[in-house]
Amino acid sequence: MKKHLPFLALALSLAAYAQPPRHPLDPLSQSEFNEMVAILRQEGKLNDRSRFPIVTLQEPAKEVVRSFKVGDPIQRNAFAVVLDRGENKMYEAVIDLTSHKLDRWTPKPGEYPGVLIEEFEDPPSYVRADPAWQAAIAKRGITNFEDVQIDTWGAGLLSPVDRQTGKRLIRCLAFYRPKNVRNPFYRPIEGVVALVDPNARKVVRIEDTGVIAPVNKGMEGELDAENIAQTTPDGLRPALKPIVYSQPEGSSVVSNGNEVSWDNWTFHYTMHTREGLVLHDMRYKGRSILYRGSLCEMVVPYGSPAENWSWRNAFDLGEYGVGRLGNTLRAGYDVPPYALLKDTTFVDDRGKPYVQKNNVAIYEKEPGILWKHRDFDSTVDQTRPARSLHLTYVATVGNYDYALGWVLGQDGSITAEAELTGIVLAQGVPEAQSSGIEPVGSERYGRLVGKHIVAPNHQHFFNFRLDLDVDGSENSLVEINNQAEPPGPENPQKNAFSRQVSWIKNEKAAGRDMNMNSCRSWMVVNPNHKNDLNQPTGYQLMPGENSVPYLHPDSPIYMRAGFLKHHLWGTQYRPEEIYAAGMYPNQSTVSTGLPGWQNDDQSLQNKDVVLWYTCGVTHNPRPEEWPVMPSHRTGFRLIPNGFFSRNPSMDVPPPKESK
Ligand SMILES: [Cu+2]
Repeated sequence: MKKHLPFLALALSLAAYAQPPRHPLDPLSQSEFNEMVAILRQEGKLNDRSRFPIVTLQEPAKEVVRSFKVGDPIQRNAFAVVLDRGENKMYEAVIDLTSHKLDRWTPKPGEYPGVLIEEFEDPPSYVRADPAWQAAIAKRGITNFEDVQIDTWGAGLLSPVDRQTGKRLIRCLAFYRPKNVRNPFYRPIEGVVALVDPNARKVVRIEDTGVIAPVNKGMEGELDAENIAQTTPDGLRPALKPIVYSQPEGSSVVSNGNEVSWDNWTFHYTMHTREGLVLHDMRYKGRSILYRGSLCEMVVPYGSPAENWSWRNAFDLGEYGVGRLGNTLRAGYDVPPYALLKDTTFVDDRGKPYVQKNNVAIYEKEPGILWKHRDFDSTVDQTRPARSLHLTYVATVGNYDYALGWVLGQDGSITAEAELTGIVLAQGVPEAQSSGIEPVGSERYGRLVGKHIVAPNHQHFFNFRLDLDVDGSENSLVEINNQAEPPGPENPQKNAFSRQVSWIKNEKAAGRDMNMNSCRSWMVVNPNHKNDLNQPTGYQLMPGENSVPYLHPDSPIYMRAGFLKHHLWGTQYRPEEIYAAGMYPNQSTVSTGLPGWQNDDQSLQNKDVVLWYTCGVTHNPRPEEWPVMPSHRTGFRLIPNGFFSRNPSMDVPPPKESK
């Protein structure tokens, strides 16, 4: 078998070369990635210390995509961020793959791209060899340094002195990981953080805040069934009886490359190295709804003021990239057994293409009732069971795992879902027992979740960029609030409440916050398109769970993640405005994204409106989330409001009788 492998590899690479893009938004192929590197090399832009933190398709202009017809010639451009690790210089490049030339090469002084994969892989070797680090670890009773997992984080907050060096910096946490351990995150080696210069492959200093907690040596945090059986008093519970799924007539999902159609929906998707799953050109029966929808940033600020904790805030997209950290999904585990699994081609740090297998899942589900009514007199039921289409991936960012995706309904709804699971970040503390429910002592900023383990309070903030194009690009933004009417002759029973509609006319007026008192929501409408009832067609953003940040407005994290200031932002479409915390939040001190884009106060009336929705989870950890967190689901919905003239799912036929 082995000797056939080179032929197989050749066949695969020829297949990759043979497939031209079908759609202007198709992701870059292996041959296009290779071509991009070849052009940069030919132009003399690369050396042996050049790295590629990001390479993606440079998405063509909206007008080009909008007017594209199958068979039209397709102009292809790559966008690459190139880091010269020798010089610590960063460049942006746009490479024209159709005319085979370098279109743009822009130095970006003072900007720091996100963490490279080799910056996760490299530091253990030189951090473990550092005498100050060894001394700090030895003080905590660990003498075999190979038993320590070195975990790379973005630098987070830096002192002015560290910033002035201009160095690229990362921080490395330490967890105890003897050979038989798979989950070191329940064994923090508290108080030892290495500040590292990854370009020089050197430890800048060890930030040792003292020995305060014993290092956990037990096995109760291991997540394999064998260890759980041994560390659980009654062993594993009996498994529930199986549920068998079958689609005897096949799936209703039609997928042609990255184009998908299902029921009345058509769209294009890409798995973006930074943003994860991006939806493009989402249409219902051919009518445009969402030109581009993506999670565009995430930030997780931690709430402990301790010296070795207050710098921690993970920008999971801008610093790490949730696409490239996607899992190879397993049917029957991460997603249903019948899920359609898709691969993605990315490039590694050195520009070499590789395939991430099965990192996108597309599957149907039966979530319950679509609509129903039972006639009381005849007892006849009219019920339509619901079917939904799910697009999902799972990104593992260090200790946390995020299942992220989109759900389409037959009723025209689009749901953005984020499931939070994995392992909460642990702080070693002296106490094995809590003093109770009150937040005192080591539990002042968190909760004791295990012996000598506090999980500090933190928040997860997601920002979604939603370029809605409701029946075209000329849209307006509306806010809806409810209010109780004052008592009076028109409201004698004091029960009246009404819906207030206000037009948000400009960008500066579009920084808006949730309001439970008025059940506030927002709508993007097309004033030029009316339904049969003479209402403008529209899509409504229905918030779900949310939070306000508990960061002081002057705190350095707030400065970097200014999008936290509001739950909703509205801007007029600009292709370069993609990431809510700016293009390069790593080592940033101020946000170059939101706020700022609304300063020119452009009109949001009959213009191409883009919504930015901030969705937050305030996480006060519980013992039940230890040593692994049951999945917590959050998100929001986009629902049609006046887009149709009646329930668009009336025409769903009843299920065939199975008898
Ligand atoms: Cu959390």
